Amino acid sequence: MKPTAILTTAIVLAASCTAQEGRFDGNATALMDRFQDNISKGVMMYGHQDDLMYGHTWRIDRDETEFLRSDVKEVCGKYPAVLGLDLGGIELASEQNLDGNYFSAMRSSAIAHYLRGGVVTFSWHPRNPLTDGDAWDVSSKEVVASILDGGSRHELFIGWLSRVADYFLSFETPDGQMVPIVFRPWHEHTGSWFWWGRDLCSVDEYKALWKMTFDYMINERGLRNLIWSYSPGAGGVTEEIYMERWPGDDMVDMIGVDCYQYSTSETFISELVNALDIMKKVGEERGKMLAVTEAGYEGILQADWWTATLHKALKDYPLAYVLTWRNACDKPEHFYAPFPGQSSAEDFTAFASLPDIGMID
Ligand code: BMA
Repeated sequence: MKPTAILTTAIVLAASCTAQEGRFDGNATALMDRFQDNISKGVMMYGHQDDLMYGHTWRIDRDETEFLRSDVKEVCGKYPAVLGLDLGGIELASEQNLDGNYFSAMRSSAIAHYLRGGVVTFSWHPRNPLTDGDAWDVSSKEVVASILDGGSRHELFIGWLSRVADYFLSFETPDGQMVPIVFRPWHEHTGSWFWWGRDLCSVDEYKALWKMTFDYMINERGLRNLIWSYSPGAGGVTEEIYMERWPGDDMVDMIGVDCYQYSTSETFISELVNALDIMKKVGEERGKMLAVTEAGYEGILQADWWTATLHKALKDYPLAYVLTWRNACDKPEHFYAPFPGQSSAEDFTAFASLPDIGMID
């Protein structure tokens, strides 16, 4: 190798090392430390999707600034420690996400929540970049291939990523602090209901999709406020399936799972415990934190579900948090946290008061 080539190689290597170094800014590092500290004390935070945006019977105004309402707070007197939000729709530069939340209001709520001592996490249900359908449009197996480098939709998709990066870069407090965000792209990929799901792309395509997303955010755009969470679905998962599409230890910070109750409490507990056993092993081997990134029982049809089912499944695992899904204000049966008068409200209050459950004031 010529000396100039050696020098060039050294510079390229140094540049890529620098890009990976210092991946977290001070606030993201502080959040990682806070999760670890909680875990060492046996405390997991409770989270709720869209908690400050709407509840079972209400929705905030577009220009809301206070973000005081929360179904969870109205039941137990405390806010969830984790606020979940979704980016779906940002790729089209829409003002509102797929569930009607204004992006500007989501940002304000996230900043308010962070300043209250809370944690923010984002999922993304992007539209289908090849068919123009939604995230659930699984009519083509070519979608992921089409957005990778060289694909017909690659440029379009980089434009989508740039909107996500711009949005995340705008999560700044009035005194110039970046809000740390747990970002969990390409979730539930062990199932086949999203265009990035298991039967819809190959193992290599999925890994390339994650890497492209990560490289763009971290190396191209320099985002340092993101903690990356991997969130397969719990259904039928084995260690082999859980790890089949693992993007790489350097591109994942948190080991997650999404798990819903569709039948009995026993089935839900055994499915979640099965996933958590796998995650605990993987987490120990790779030095990563664990979280239940989505969970729930639509309509919460069991009055003691929180203590007798959810907590029973989780209590023996070192978890950063557990997040239950949204309380849709326009679909009366679609809720995953109680509201005043809901049959599990009392049990939820007992759950939220347990010493191992983290809430905020
Ligand atoms: C699903 C449902 C949908 C919603 C989507 C994204 O689980 O709650 O109604 O649009 O999540 O938030």
